[in-house]
Amino acid sequence: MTFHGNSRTVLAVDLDYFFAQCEQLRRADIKDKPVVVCVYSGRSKDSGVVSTCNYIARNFGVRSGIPITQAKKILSGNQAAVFLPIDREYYESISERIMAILRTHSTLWEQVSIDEAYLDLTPEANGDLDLAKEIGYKIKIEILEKENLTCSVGIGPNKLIAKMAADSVKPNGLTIVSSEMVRPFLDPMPVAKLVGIGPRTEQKLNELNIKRIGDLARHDENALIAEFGNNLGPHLKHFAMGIDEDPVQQRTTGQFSRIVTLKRNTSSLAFEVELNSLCKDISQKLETRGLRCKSVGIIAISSDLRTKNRSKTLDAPIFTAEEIEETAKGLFRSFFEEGETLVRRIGVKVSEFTTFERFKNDSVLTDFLA
Ligand code: DCP
Ligand code: CA
Ligand code: CA
Repeated sequence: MTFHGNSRTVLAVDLDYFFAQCEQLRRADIKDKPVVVCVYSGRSKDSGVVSTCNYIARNFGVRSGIPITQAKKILSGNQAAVFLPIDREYYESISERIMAILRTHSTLWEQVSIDEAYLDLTPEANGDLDLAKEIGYKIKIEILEKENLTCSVGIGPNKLIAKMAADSVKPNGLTIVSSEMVRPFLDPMPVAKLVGIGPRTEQKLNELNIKRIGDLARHDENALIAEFGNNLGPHLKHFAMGIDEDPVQQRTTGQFSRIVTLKRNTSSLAFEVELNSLCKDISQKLETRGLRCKSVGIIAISSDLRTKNRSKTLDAPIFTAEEIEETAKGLFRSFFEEGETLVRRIGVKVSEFTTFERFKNDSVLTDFLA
């Protein structure tokens, strides 16, 4: 018997200064220094942008997206500041382990980005926010104990409020916003804080004298439709009122791929070790997300940097590394038979996802994880 009726309990998790925190894990000596993770463009020594930075660097004014040269200027007086190149594969491997932890806490979950996920705790919490808070606390402890990382957690009646609750106290926060507290929580915030409002929408709203989320929630819907159209207008008003019906669910669209550079250029299938490791990574990612794929593709980047793709649609969805590898090998074989292309980098791509039926059943999920 459940008592939650129509109301939901949604939890959002967002890892703190994620890429920088990952770097600190493998470099004990930089923990107390400003750490800036950079996307170097390679054009000149310091060309590129800041991916993220730890909170010590943020205190000096460094932010995601600013030029590396600007970050270096800001931290020029700080001899200890550390600038590191982005290492996405490393962060992804950590992300996958975190996501695996998260999905043990709810059968209804959704990964939204490398460091962010939602869990629908409606059945677990049964309308009891104290219970939801306890689950949030357990999740934080588990991530800290197993992976040594801090995250911020938000709990609310939907994804929008859970996310904004998580963002409102960072780093290492745990914030609960009950249905009754939604409007008092949102109303005083500047409109720019509302999920989905970028600088252009913010400016337009400010021109209409809509400064706070509460102003937007109270604004005449037709006036918003006139300004923003039939879709965005009502959407903005609903969001400002804290209304979000979007369910927590695994997305089944999209694709993902892994690419590696070979030690030696080749025109034959002389990269079984690399291929095997790519397929294992892809398979693990499918498992983490509870997905199977119906299409497997290969990517071959030639020595003159031209990219070629081949793909195959399967009769039935697959997810094991062996099955993916077998299909990829077949594709590479026929690719090399077509001509003498000298290949420098290879990749494997999967798409056409279906959800993994077993994930829908709690008891079998535990078997699957064991
Ligand atoms: N990221 C990026 N470029 C951006 C924003 C983010 O490369 N403009 C990357 C680096 C971040 C990761 O995505 O570590 C997650 O982004 P978040 O927005 O969640 O930011 P952080 O986790 O770094 O910090 P916070 O503690 O504010 O969540
Ligand atoms: Ca984050
Ligand atoms: Ca995030």
